[in-house]
Amino acid sequence: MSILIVSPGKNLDRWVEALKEADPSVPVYLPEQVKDPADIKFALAWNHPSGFFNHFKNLGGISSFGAGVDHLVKDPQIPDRVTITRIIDPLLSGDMAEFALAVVLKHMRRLTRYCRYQAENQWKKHSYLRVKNVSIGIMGTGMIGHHVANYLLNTGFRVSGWSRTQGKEAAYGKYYGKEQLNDFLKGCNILICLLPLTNATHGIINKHLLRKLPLGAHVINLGRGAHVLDGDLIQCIDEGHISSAHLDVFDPEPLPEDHPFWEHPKIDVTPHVASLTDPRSVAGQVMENYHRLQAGEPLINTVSRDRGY
Ligand code: NDP
Ligand code: OXD
Repeated sequence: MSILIVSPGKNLDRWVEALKEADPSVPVYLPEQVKDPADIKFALAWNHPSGFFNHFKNLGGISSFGAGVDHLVKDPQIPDRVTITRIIDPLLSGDMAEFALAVVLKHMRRLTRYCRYQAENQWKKHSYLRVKNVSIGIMGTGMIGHHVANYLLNTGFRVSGWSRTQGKEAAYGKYYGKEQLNDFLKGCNILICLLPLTNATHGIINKHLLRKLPLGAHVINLGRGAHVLDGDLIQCIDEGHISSAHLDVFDPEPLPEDHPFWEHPKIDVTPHVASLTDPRSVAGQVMENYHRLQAGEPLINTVSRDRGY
Protein backbone atom coordinates (compact mmCIF):
# COMPACT_ATOMS: atom_id res chain seq x y z
CA MET A 1 0.00 0.00 0.00
CA SER A 2 1.12 3.59 -0.56
CA ILE A 3 0.61 7.33 -0.10
CA LEU A 4 -0.61 9.69 -2.83
CA ILE A 5 0.20 13.43 -2.88
CA VAL A 6 -2.11 15.72 -4.84
CA SER A 7 -1.93 19.49 -5.16
CA PRO A 8 -2.48 20.74 -8.73
CA GLY A 9 0.09 23.31 -9.86
CA LYS A 10 2.40 22.90 -6.85
CA ASN A 11 5.97 21.57 -6.99
CA LEU A 12 5.80 18.58 -4.68
CA ASP A 13 9.49 17.54 -4.67
CA ARG A 14 10.08 18.68 -1.05
CA TRP A 15 6.99 16.77 0.10
CA VAL A 16 8.02 13.56 -1.63
CA GLU A 17 11.54 13.89 -0.17
CA ALA A 18 10.29 14.60 3.36
CA LEU A 19 7.89 11.62 3.34
CA LYS A 20 10.58 9.31 2.00
CA GLU A 21 12.93 10.55 4.69
CA ALA A 22 10.26 9.91 7.35
CA ASP A 23 9.88 6.28 6.21
CA PRO A 24 11.76 5.05 3.14
CA SER A 25 9.78 1.78 3.12
CA VAL A 26 6.48 3.46 2.16
CA PRO A 27 5.95 4.17 -1.59
CA VAL A 28 4.90 7.78 -2.28
CA TYR A 29 3.23 8.66 -5.58
CA LEU A 30 2.09 11.73 -7.48
CA PRO A 31 -1.20 11.30 -9.41
CA GLU A 32 0.51 10.69 -12.77
CA GLN A 33 2.64 7.90 -11.23
CA VAL A 34 -0.25 5.80 -9.90
CA LYS A 35 -0.49 2.50 -11.77
CA ASP A 36 -3.08 0.80 -9.58
CA PRO A 37 -5.51 3.13 -7.74
CA ALA A 38 -6.36 0.24 -5.38
CA ASP A 39 -2.84 0.56 -3.97
CA ILE A 40 -3.48 3.99 -2.43
CA LYS A 41 -4.25 3.86 1.30
CA PHE A 42 -3.65 7.45 2.40
CA ALA A 43 -3.52 10.80 0.58
CA LEU A 44 -2.08 14.23 1.26
CA ALA A 45 -4.13 16.85 -0.57
CA TRP A 46 -4.57 20.58 -1.24
CA ASN A 47 -7.25 21.90 -3.60
CA HIS A 48 -7.86 18.59 -5.39
CA PRO A 49 -10.43 18.64 -8.22
CA SER A 50 -13.88 17.60 -6.94
CA GLY A 51 -14.49 13.88 -7.44
CA PHE A 52 -10.75 13.18 -7.72
CA PHE A 53 -10.82 10.57 -4.94
CA ASN A 54 -13.78 8.57 -6.29
CA HIS A 55 -11.82 5.73 -7.84
CA PHE A 56 -9.41 5.02 -4.95
CA LYS A 57 -11.43 2.20 -3.41
CA ASN A 58 -8.95 1.38 -0.60
CA LEU A 59 -8.39 4.98 0.44
CA GLY A 60 -8.95 5.27 4.20
CA GLY A 61 -7.66 8.74 5.06
CA ILE A 62 -6.80 12.13 3.56
CA SER A 63 -4.65 14.75 5.28
CA SER A 64 -4.75 18.41 4.38
CA PHE A 65 -1.35 19.93 3.56
CA GLY A 66 -2.11 22.50 6.22
CA ALA A 67 -4.24 23.37 9.24
CA GLY A 68 -7.32 24.28 7.18
CA VAL A 69 -9.57 21.58 5.77
CA ASP A 70 -12.27 23.62 4.02
CA HIS A 71 -10.97 22.37 0.64
CA LEU A 72 -11.62 18.76 1.75
CA VAL A 73 -14.82 19.18 3.78
CA LYS A 74 -16.53 20.95 0.85
CA ASP A 75 -16.14 17.90 -1.44
CA PRO A 76 -19.30 15.79 -0.94
CA GLN A 77 -17.81 13.07 -3.13
CA ILE A 78 -15.21 12.02 -0.55
CA PRO A 79 -16.77 8.80 0.77
CA ASP A 80 -17.80 8.61 4.46
CA ARG A 81 -15.34 5.78 5.10
CA VAL A 82 -12.46 8.21 4.46
CA THR A 83 -11.22 9.99 7.60
CA ILE A 84 -10.11 13.59 7.09
CA THR A 85 -7.09 14.76 9.08
CA ARG A 86 -5.13 17.99 9.22
CA ILE A 87 -1.77 19.36 10.25
CA ILE A 88 -1.14 20.46 13.81
CA ASP A 89 2.41 21.74 14.12
CA PRO A 90 4.11 24.07 16.62
CA LEU A 91 6.13 25.57 13.75
CA LEU A 92 2.92 26.53 11.94
CA SER A 93 1.58 28.24 15.09
CA GLY A 94 4.94 29.89 15.82
CA ASP A 95 5.30 31.29 12.30
CA MET A 96 1.73 32.59 12.46
CA ALA A 97 2.41 34.39 15.76
CA GLU A 98 5.48 36.10 14.30
CA PHE A 99 3.53 37.15 11.20
CA ALA A 100 0.64 38.49 13.31
CA LEU A 101 3.06 40.53 15.45
CA ALA A 102 4.79 41.92 12.34
CA VAL A 103 1.48 43.04 10.84
CA VAL A 104 0.25 44.53 14.12
CA LEU A 105 3.48 46.54 14.58
CA LYS A 106 3.37 47.65 10.92
CA HIS A 107 -0.05 49.12 11.58
CA MET A 108 0.89 50.71 14.93
CA ARG A 109 4.06 52.36 13.56
CA ARG A 110 2.34 53.42 10.25
CA LEU A 111 4.98 51.62 8.18
CA THR A 112 2.82 51.23 5.06
CA ARG A 113 2.48 55.02 4.87
CA TYR A 114 6.23 55.56 5.20
CA CYS A 115 6.88 53.09 2.35
CA ARG A 116 4.49 55.14 0.24
CA TYR A 117 6.13 58.44 1.29
CA GLN A 118 9.58 57.11 0.36
CA ALA A 119 8.33 56.26 -3.13
CA GLU A 120 7.16 59.91 -3.36
CA ASN A 121 10.33 61.47 -1.74
CA GLN A 122 8.12 62.85 1.06
CA TRP A 123 9.42 63.66 4.60
CA LYS A 124 6.29 63.48 6.74
CA LYS A 125 5.78 62.33 10.37
CA HIS A 126 2.82 60.75 12.18
CA SER A 127 2.02 59.81 15.75
CA TYR A 128 2.04 56.11 16.60
CA LEU A 129 0.44 53.61 18.99
CA ARG A 130 2.18 51.93 21.94
CA VAL A 131 1.85 48.22 22.75
CA LYS A 132 0.40 48.75 26.24
CA ASN A 133 -2.46 50.85 24.83
CA VAL A 134 -3.59 48.41 22.13
CA SER A 135 -6.29 45.74 22.61
CA ILE A 136 -6.20 42.84 20.17
CA GLY A 137 -9.08 40.41 19.65
CA ILE A 138 -8.50 37.00 18.06
CA MET A 139 -11.47 35.29 16.37
CA GLY A 140 -10.76 31.56 16.59
CA THR A 141 -8.61 30.51 19.54
CA GLY A 142 -7.85 26.97 18.34
CA MET A 143 -4.40 25.43 17.93
CA ILE A 144 -3.04 28.46 16.09
CA GLY A 145 -5.19 31.29 17.49
CA HIS A 146 -4.50 30.27 21.10
CA HIS A 147 -0.77 30.35 20.48
CA VAL A 148 -1.00 33.72 18.73
CA ALA A 149 -3.07 35.12 21.62
CA ASN A 150 -0.48 34.04 24.22
CA TYR A 151 2.39 35.36 22.09
CA LEU A 152 0.78 38.79 21.77
CA LEU A 153 -0.12 38.77 25.46
CA ASN A 154 3.51 38.05 26.36
CA THR A 155 4.57 40.95 24.12
CA GLY A 156 2.51 43.27 26.33
CA PHE A 157 -0.76 43.73 24.41
CA ARG A 158 -4.20 43.46 25.97
CA VAL A 159 -5.62 40.33 24.33
CA SER A 160 -8.99 38.63 24.15
CA GLY A 161 -10.24 35.67 22.13
CA TRP A 162 -13.56 34.45 20.73
CA SER A 163 -14.40 30.84 19.95
CA ARG A 164 -17.41 28.60 19.39
CA THR A 165 -17.32 26.89 22.76
CA GLN A 166 -16.05 27.94 26.17
CA GLY A 167 -13.01 25.66 26.07
CA LYS A 168 -10.20 25.69 28.61
CA GLU A 169 -9.29 28.64 30.79
CA ALA A 170 -6.69 30.96 29.29
CA ALA A 171 -4.42 33.81 30.37
CA TYR A 172 -6.27 36.15 27.97
CA GLY A 173 -9.94 37.18 28.18
CA LYS A 174 -12.18 34.55 26.59
CA TYR A 175 -15.55 35.04 24.88
CA TYR A 176 -17.55 32.38 23.10
CA GLY A 177 -20.69 31.84 21.04
CA LYS A 178 -22.91 34.29 19.17
CA GLU A 179 -24.24 35.76 22.45
CA GLN A 180 -20.80 37.04 23.49
CA LEU A 181 -19.63 38.22 20.06
CA ASN A 182 -20.73 41.86 20.48
CA ASP A 183 -19.02 42.21 23.87
CA PHE A 184 -15.86 40.72 22.37
CA LEU A 185 -15.90 43.09 19.37
CA LYS A 186 -16.42 46.21 21.53
CA GLY A 187 -12.96 45.77 23.05
CA CYS A 188 -10.86 45.21 19.90
CA ASN A 189 -8.65 48.02 18.48
CA ILE A 190 -7.24 45.31 16.23
CA LEU A 191 -9.24 42.28 15.10
CA ILE A 192 -7.37 39.19 13.88
CA CYS A 193 -9.37 36.42 12.18
CA LEU A 194 -7.96 32.92 12.64
CA LEU A 195 -11.20 31.02 12.20
CA PRO A 196 -11.63 27.94 10.03
CA LEU A 197 -13.94 28.39 7.03
CA THR A 198 -17.24 26.60 7.75
CA ASN A 199 -20.91 27.21 6.97
CA ALA A 200 -21.14 29.14 10.24
CA THR A 201 -18.11 31.40 9.59
CA HIS A 202 -18.58 32.09 5.86
CA GLY A 203 -18.98 35.88 5.41
CA ILE A 204 -18.74 36.50 9.15
CA ILE A 205 -16.67 39.67 8.65
CA ASN A 206 -19.44 41.75 7.14
CA LYS A 207 -20.56 45.35 7.67
CA HIS A 208 -22.76 44.45 10.65
CA LEU A 209 -19.81 42.92 12.47
CA LEU A 210 -17.34 45.61 11.38
CA ARG A 211 -19.59 48.41 12.67
CA LYS A 212 -19.53 46.82 16.12
CA LEU A 213 -15.77 47.32 16.36
CA PRO A 214 -14.57 50.59 17.93
CA LEU A 215 -14.14 53.55 15.54
CA GLY A 216 -10.75 53.32 13.77
CA ALA A 217 -10.22 49.59 14.35
CA HIS A 218 -7.72 47.72 12.15
CA VAL A 219 -8.72 44.35 10.65
CA ILE A 220 -6.33 41.48 9.90
CA ASN A 221 -7.58 38.38 8.08
CA LEU A 222 -5.30 35.34 8.30
CA GLY A 223 -8.07 32.69 8.20
CA ARG A 224 -9.73 32.28 4.79
CA GLY A 225 -10.76 34.84 2.18
CA ALA A 226 -14.43 33.86 2.31
CA HIS A 227 -14.64 34.99 5.94
CA VAL A 228 -14.72 38.56 4.61
CA LEU A 229 -17.41 40.17 2.46
CA ASP A 230 -15.01 42.20 0.30
CA GLY A 231 -17.47 44.97 -0.60
CA ASP A 232 -18.52 45.43 3.04
CA LEU A 233 -14.92 45.78 4.18
CA ILE A 234 -14.14 48.38 1.51
CA GLN A 235 -17.35 50.27 2.39
CA CYS A 236 -16.51 50.35 6.13
CA ILE A 237 -12.96 51.57 5.40
CA ASP A 238 -14.15 54.22 2.93
CA GLU A 239 -16.78 55.42 5.43
CA GLY A 240 -13.98 55.76 8.02
CA HIS A 241 -15.32 53.35 10.62
CA ILE A 242 -12.48 50.88 9.98
CA SER A 243 -9.07 52.55 9.64
CA SER A 244 -7.34 49.93 7.52
CA ALA A 245 -6.86 46.21 6.91
CA HIS A 246 -4.20 43.61 6.21
CA LEU A 247 -5.42 40.61 4.21
CA ASP A 248 -3.39 37.43 3.67
CA VAL A 249 -6.16 35.19 2.33
CA PHE A 250 -8.69 35.72 -0.45
CA ASP A 251 -11.62 34.21 -2.27
CA PRO A 252 -10.57 33.28 -4.90
CA GLU A 253 -6.82 32.82 -4.73
CA PRO A 254 -4.76 34.12 -6.42
CA LEU A 255 -6.51 37.47 -5.91
CA PRO A 256 -7.66 38.52 -9.42
CA GLU A 257 -5.48 41.25 -10.98
CA ASP A 258 -8.38 43.69 -11.26
CA HIS A 259 -9.61 43.26 -7.66
CA PRO A 260 -10.02 46.61 -5.84
CA PHE A 261 -8.00 45.35 -2.83
CA TRP A 262 -4.77 45.66 -4.86
CA GLU A 263 -5.06 49.42 -5.31
CA HIS A 264 -6.81 50.38 -2.08
CA PRO A 265 -4.55 52.79 -0.11
CA LYS A 266 -5.75 51.45 3.25
CA ILE A 267 -5.54 47.74 2.48
CA ASP A 268 -2.29 45.75 2.52
CA VAL A 269 -2.22 42.42 0.69
CA THR A 270 0.08 39.39 1.14
CA PRO A 271 -0.26 36.19 -0.95
CA HIS A 272 -1.32 33.59 1.70
CA VAL A 273 2.09 33.44 3.35
CA ALA A 274 1.30 34.10 7.01
CA SER A 275 2.40 30.58 7.92
CA LEU A 276 3.57 27.94 5.46
CA THR A 277 3.61 24.23 6.30
CA ASP A 278 7.18 22.90 6.41
CA PRO A 279 7.16 19.39 4.84
CA ARG A 280 10.04 18.15 7.02
CA SER A 281 8.34 19.30 10.18
CA VAL A 282 5.05 17.48 9.42
CA ALA A 283 6.03 14.39 7.39
CA GLY A 284 6.19 12.35 10.62
CA GLN A 285 2.54 12.94 11.51
CA VAL A 286 1.40 12.11 7.96
CA MET A 287 3.40 8.88 8.04
CA GLU A 288 2.04 8.07 11.50
CA ASN A 289 -1.51 8.28 10.17
CA TYR A 290 -0.64 6.03 7.23
CA HIS A 291 0.72 3.39 9.63
CA ARG A 292 -2.28 3.80 11.97
CA LEU A 293 -4.62 3.17 9.04
CA GLN A 294 -2.66 0.09 8.06
CA ALA A 295 -2.86 -1.18 11.65
CA GLY A 296 -6.60 -0.37 11.95
CA GLU A 297 -5.90 2.17 14.74
CA PRO A 298 -7.66 5.54 15.19
CA LEU A 299 -5.97 8.43 13.36
CA ILE A 300 -4.52 11.58 14.96
CA ASN A 301 -5.47 15.21 14.16
CA THR A 302 -8.87 14.18 12.82
CA VAL A 303 -11.52 16.63 11.68
CA SER A 304 -15.29 16.56 12.23
CA ARG A 305 -16.99 16.75 8.86
CA ASP A 306 -20.25 17.81 10.56
CA ARG A 307 -18.60 20.72 12.39
CA GLY A 308 -16.49 21.53 9.31
CA TYR A 309 -13.19 21.86 11.20
P1 NDP B 1 -8.56 24.91 14.99
O1 NDP B 1 -9.55 23.99 14.42
O2 NDP B 1 -7.55 24.38 15.96
O3 NDP B 1 -9.31 26.12 15.73
C1 NDP B 1 -10.45 26.72 15.22
C2 NDP B 1 -10.95 27.76 16.22
O4 NDP B 1 -12.05 28.46 15.64
C3 NDP B 1 -11.47 27.13 17.52
O5 NDP B 1 -11.17 27.97 18.61
C4 NDP B 1 -12.99 27.09 17.29
O6 NDP B 1 -13.78 27.14 18.46
C5 NDP B 1 -13.18 28.38 16.50
N1 NDP B 1 -14.43 28.35 15.76
C6 NDP B 1 -14.82 27.46 14.79
N2 NDP B 1 -16.07 27.73 14.36
C7 NDP B 1 -16.47 28.81 15.06
C8 NDP B 1 -17.67 29.56 15.10
N3 NDP B 1 -18.72 29.26 14.31
N4 NDP B 1 -17.76 30.60 15.96
C9 NDP B 1 -16.71 30.92 16.76
N5 NDP B 1 -15.53 30.25 16.79
C10 NDP B 1 -15.42 29.21 15.94
O7 NDP B 1 -7.83 25.61 13.76
P2 NDP B 1 -6.33 26.19 13.67
O8 NDP B 1 -6.13 27.13 14.80
O9 NDP B 1 -5.36 25.09 13.50
O10 NDP B 1 -6.40 26.99 12.27
C11 NDP B 1 -7.33 28.02 12.07
C12 NDP B 1 -7.35 28.46 10.61
O11 NDP B 1 -6.21 29.25 10.29
C13 NDP B 1 -7.32 27.34 9.57
O12 NDP B 1 -8.57 26.71 9.43
C14 NDP B 1 -6.91 28.10 8.32
O13 NDP B 1 -8.07 28.59 7.67
C15 NDP B 1 -6.10 29.28 8.87
N6 NDP B 1 -4.68 29.20 8.49
C16 NDP B 1 -4.17 30.17 7.67
C17 NDP B 1 -2.83 30.15 7.31
C18 NDP B 1 -2.24 31.25 6.52
O14 NDP B 1 -1.09 31.15 6.08
N7 NDP B 1 -2.95 32.35 6.30
C19 NDP B 1 -1.93 29.07 7.76
C20 NDP B 1 -2.57 28.12 8.65
C21 NDP B 1 -3.90 28.19 8.98
P3 NDP B 1 -13.73 25.97 19.58
O15 NDP B 1 -12.39 26.18 20.29
O16 NDP B 1 -14.88 26.27 20.45
O17 NDP B 1 -13.81 24.67 18.82
C1 OXD C 1 -3.32 26.20 6.17
C2 OXD C 1 -2.97 27.28 5.28
O1 OXD C 1 -4.49 25.92 6.35
O2 OXD C 1 -1.85 27.31 4.77
O3 OXD C 1 -2.39 25.61 6.77
O4 OXD C 1 -3.79 28.17 5.05
